[in-house]
Amino acid sequence: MSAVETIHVNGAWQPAASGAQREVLDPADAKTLALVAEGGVADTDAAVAAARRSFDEGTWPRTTVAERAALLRRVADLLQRDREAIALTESRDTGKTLEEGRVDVDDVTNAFRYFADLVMNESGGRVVDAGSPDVHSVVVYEPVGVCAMITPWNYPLLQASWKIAPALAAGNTFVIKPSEVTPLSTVHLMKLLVEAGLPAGVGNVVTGSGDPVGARLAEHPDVDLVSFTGGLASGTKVMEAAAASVKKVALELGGKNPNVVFADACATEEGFDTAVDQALNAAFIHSGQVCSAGARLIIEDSVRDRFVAELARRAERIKLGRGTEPGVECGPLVSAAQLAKTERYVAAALAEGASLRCGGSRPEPSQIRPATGYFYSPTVLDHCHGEMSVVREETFGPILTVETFHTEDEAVALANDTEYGLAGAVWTTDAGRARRVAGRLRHGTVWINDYHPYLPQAEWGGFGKSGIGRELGPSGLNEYREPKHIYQNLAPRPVRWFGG
Ligand code: TXE
Repeated sequence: MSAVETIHVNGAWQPAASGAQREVLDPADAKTLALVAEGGVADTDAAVAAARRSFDEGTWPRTTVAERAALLRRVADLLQRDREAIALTESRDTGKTLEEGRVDVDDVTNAFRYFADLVMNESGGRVVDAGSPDVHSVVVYEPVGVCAMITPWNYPLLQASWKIAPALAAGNTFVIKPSEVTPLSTVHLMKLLVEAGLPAGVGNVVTGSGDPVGARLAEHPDVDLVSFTGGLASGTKVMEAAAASVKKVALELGGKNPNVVFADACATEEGFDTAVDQALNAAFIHSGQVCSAGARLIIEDSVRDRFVAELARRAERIKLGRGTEPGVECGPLVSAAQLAKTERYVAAALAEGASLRCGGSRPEPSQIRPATGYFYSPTVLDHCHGEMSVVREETFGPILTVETFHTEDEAVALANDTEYGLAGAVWTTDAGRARRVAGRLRHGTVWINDYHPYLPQAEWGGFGKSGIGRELGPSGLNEYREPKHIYQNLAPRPVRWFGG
């Protein structure tokens, strides 16, 4: 077997120092899709050393804003050039549909362009009035340094780009570790960064597992910032590992997101159809493997029976299959582990008293192609409540739970009854209620009469255990910068605090 070179250190593609390799599986048939280098501590240390040298001695942190913005724009153009190839890679690696892969490439292109525009349109600093004409005081923003990035498997290209684009715009160097389950699009993106002219050592990739590669990045004394997207358990470990060197930590840890539907939103046939359609989309796109998935339907009791019946009817008709097949609406789960996790949550919910309205099992092998993939039927669980693990914990599977409310206060209380706080939606035709409820939800994004859209200009991140910090928007850039106050005395004189 020839050595697989998916580790990128100081401008060179190379195999793991140990020679170890990993098979990447196609979740649609559980067969080998690709081989990648399985990096270890030695590879991680070499990548951090390259990023450190590039930051301390290289040109990148000192390039002009215009040069950095131009590079980001070239990357955006290259992403569009390779749109089909990257979308296909992402579809085969994650299981999502090809069309979802294309949407990801377009979104990521917009993110690179947004951060290019953002840095170009900024002033060079913020002049502060120091109360004296003899003082010039200004706050400037400088890069943090070496940034470690650890990304998960559900949106590999997107999550990498939300970190890489602002980090580079701000003048940092980085080491990224993509998920060991879905590393392929990150490798492609790194190739585009090289093609766009990123100097050697500025961007480095180490393919490998959470422990040791991610763990080493989080604890490494030469890393200044670690930005992690993934599960709560691993995020907590990253924060603990980062504490010893007091590095900056940014965490995006998912959510348990409420989709609140008031009866008035269903008063017309059109309103009802839209709310049901969007509830399906909220919960089942990418088989529910979305940090902002609307996995908790919280519905006013007067419309619940009709709404849930229609939801279940349509969920049963979602066409499962390989994401690259025409007509397929939903792909498989990403791995055997995610499939097993989904099965566990459904079994626990049924044991705790939930009623199954549809799904609840893997599709019959005769009904699905390829039969060996990690498929699970979209599942609606009625009569759920906040004591159930399926309602409290992030399942990351195609499971929608149903809870009901009577009053607006009850709806808000249910929607906020989660240790997470990433996103949520409210459906109502009452404009006053829409704004009242949106104002009371303790979630980082609130949609009114919509679900899932996000904008590169608007911050993304969560309250509570959904994480620390924000991606996208001006705050997404500031994660990667240190403010520095420069105070210049234009007419220095002795202060005479001490008499002698
Ligand atoms: O994620 P992990 P897993 C949630 C979702 C899912 C659960 C577990 O509920 O079922 O997390 O998924 C790296 N130090 N989300 O186990 O482990 C790992 O290699 C440093 C939500 O696959 O969190 C990968 O690169 N890094 C989420 C990344 O962390 C470590 C998306 C994420 O993997 C590490 C994915 C360690 N000790 C899962 N251990 C979202 N917020 O969108 C693992 N990693």
